[in-house]
Amino acid sequence: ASLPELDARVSVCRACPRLVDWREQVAREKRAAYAGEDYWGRPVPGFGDPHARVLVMGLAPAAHGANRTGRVFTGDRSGDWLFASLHRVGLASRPTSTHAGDGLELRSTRVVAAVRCAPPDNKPTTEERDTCAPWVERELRLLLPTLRVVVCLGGFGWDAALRSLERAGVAVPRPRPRFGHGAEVVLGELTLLGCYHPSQQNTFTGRLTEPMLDAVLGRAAGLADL
Ligand code: DU
Ligand code: SF4
Repeated sequence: ASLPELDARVSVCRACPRLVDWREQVAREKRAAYAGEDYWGRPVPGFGDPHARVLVMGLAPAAHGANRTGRVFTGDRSGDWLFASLHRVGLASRPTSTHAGDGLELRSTRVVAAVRCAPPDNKPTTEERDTCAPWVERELRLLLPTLRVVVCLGGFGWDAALRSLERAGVAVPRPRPRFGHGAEVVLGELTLLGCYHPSQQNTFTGRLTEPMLDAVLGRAAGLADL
């Protein structure tokens, strides 16, 4: 299977009843500010270079962000932070990601969510995490030939990346390495980098600053020779 084929297949997945209900309910009811828009309301595939050297792994689509626009991290505050930083470190062609078809290109970089459907309160259950894991695992298998760095946004992305990399055939030490901002783990040809998630919870409180985000993404670009 190819990456476009995988993207097409994941976009019609209905394996998690609670998340299917939620993503579709949000898409019907909408937020007042977006009342005139058609929401995507489906699983959100990865975005970026199919031969990526850098993979950025988030948690899940935001109800009125990617669940609205259909592009991962696009249309919410976390995405504003992420794409602006990717642009500052030279991995994105522009500083903003507004909608699919805005012309944004990522340089040797791909962005994915560990869980592909928007969950209530941004919290997937353990069962939903495990049900969705095969999708990210398939994507990792397709990317592994070129992949050099995986940037994990938050502990959820970190755990999901380690589990899926292991299932995709990458050796992971025991005990599993622990998440932290700036954590760096070498797994054969790959380096795993930990970064606080650019959610408002972290950015409003100053737990994650723009220089902190730029440092990790810049490190990823350097490790990938970009
Ligand atoms: O052939 P397959 O890759 O095992 O996928 C068949 C079918 O399974 C797909 O159309 C959706 C469903 N599925 C799923 O619900 N969750 C997964 O993680 C992977 C596949
Ligand atoms: Fe399918 Fe993943 Fe969405 Fe569950 S979260 S319905 S497994 S795409």
